[in-house]
Amino acid sequence: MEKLVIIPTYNEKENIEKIVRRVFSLEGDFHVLIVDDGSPDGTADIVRKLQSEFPQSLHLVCRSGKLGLGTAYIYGFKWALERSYQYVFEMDADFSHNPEDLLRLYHACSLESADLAVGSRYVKGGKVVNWPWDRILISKGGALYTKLITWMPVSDPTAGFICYKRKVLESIPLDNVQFIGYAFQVEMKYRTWKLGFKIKEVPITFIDRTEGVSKMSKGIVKEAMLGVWKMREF
Ligand SMILES: Nc1nc2c(ncn2[C@@H]2O[C@H](COP(=O)(O)OP(=O)(O)O)[C@@H](O)[C@H]2O)c(=O)[nH]1
Ligand SMILES: [Mg+2]
Repeated sequence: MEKLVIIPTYNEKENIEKIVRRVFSLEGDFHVLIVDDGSPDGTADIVRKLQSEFPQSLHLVCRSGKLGLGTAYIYGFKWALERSYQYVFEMDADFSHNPEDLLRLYHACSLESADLAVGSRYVKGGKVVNWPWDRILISKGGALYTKLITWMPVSDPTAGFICYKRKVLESIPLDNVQFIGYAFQVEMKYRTWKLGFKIKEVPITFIDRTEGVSKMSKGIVKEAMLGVWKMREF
């Protein structure tokens, strides 16, 4: 019980079984926690069936409705801290993040000196595949905007492929985390940086999903645009 991968899900029936199997095929005994927000497509039922195959290592929590990515992760972080996990990961269910890269994030924290490792699209060696130009523009523009306002030295502040050392999550007041979308990802990195922890970006190739649909919304982009200004007061 050392490493926990938290995967938030909302309508991921096409991806969930495959992604869980990929994580369990890795070396290193990763555990998985699915935080499902009552997906109408029955994602949680698929997880429940898989639990009989992976009774010790596959965990599921079901919440009552779509409460947002950020709150799903906060729930997962608290769940991990109540147990003895030393490394806690964020990963999407849709294969935009390559599960193999979990090992590279882990090594950045366990072998190198990072306290938080970020799977980064916008450092040398990083890439985005299959995103339309307007999404790349929003994401890259958002990264530059965030840097200008916060001065945080992270090239991919909205990245959602992360490894946290336990002590980072223990140090952040999780009940005070305010944001739920991309701003949540920025906020977690910002709080980590402000506490003086070491952040390392590991280049990854991010591939847009081929199955299921994105849950990104205009509201989430707006939250991020306004949110980075508020963060400066943290
Ligand atoms: N539990 C939970 N998961 C969510 C919610 N919104 C998105 N997700 C999951 O978060 C991950 C990223 O979402 P996605 O729609 O792929 O966002 P995008 O990659 O920015 O387009 C996926 O695993 C989604 O299923 C939510 O409100 N609750
Ligand atoms: Mg996605």
